[in-house]
Amino acid sequence: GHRGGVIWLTGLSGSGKSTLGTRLVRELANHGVQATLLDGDNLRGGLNRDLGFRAEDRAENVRRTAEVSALLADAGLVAVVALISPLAAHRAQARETVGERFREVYLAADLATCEGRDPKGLYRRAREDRLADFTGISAPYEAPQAADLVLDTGRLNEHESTEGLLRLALQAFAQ
Ligand code: GGZ
Repeated sequence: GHRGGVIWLTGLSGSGKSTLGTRLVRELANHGVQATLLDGDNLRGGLNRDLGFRAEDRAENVRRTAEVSALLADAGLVAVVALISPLAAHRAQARETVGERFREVYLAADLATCEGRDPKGLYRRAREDRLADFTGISAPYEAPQAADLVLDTGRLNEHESTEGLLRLALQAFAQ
């Protein structure tokens, strides 16, 4: 069996949060662990559609998502959260909301790597000053100082990163 919990993925746009979160949920299912993905980009189309990218909106985005993740954990699921969540204070708040079942994972691809990927052209738009408050360019990203796991997704391949995440999740929540 397993108990509920939260795997919180933080990192720049393009660091691999959505991709690895999706893969982790699938791997957990293969191991009999019920898991679900809370992806910032998707939540912003619904639950969080009133929010933008100023600091107070990001704080609210993180707050709501942490509350939902705690409810899912209470129900016995593993909630995999994929949010840039750039500010350390906001992530600390999320950890407080979720409690002991919270695991923070820093996807530590550097800016050059993420900007080089730029699948949606957002970095380019930010560089051209056509996108305000863009994380890493015109808005801050505070790297975690004491994450439960750090994965350099610029160097590791998807399989290696997924294995690291799976090991952490099974260790924390399988019983
Ligand atoms: C950062 C932005 C911005 C700005 C749009 N800053 O990589 P993506 O494109 O597909 O997913 C990112 C998503 C970030 O939403 P989060 O809810 O994770 O952010 S936070 O936790 O900071 O509240 C990115 C896209 O939205 N996007 N504009 N200005 N990312």
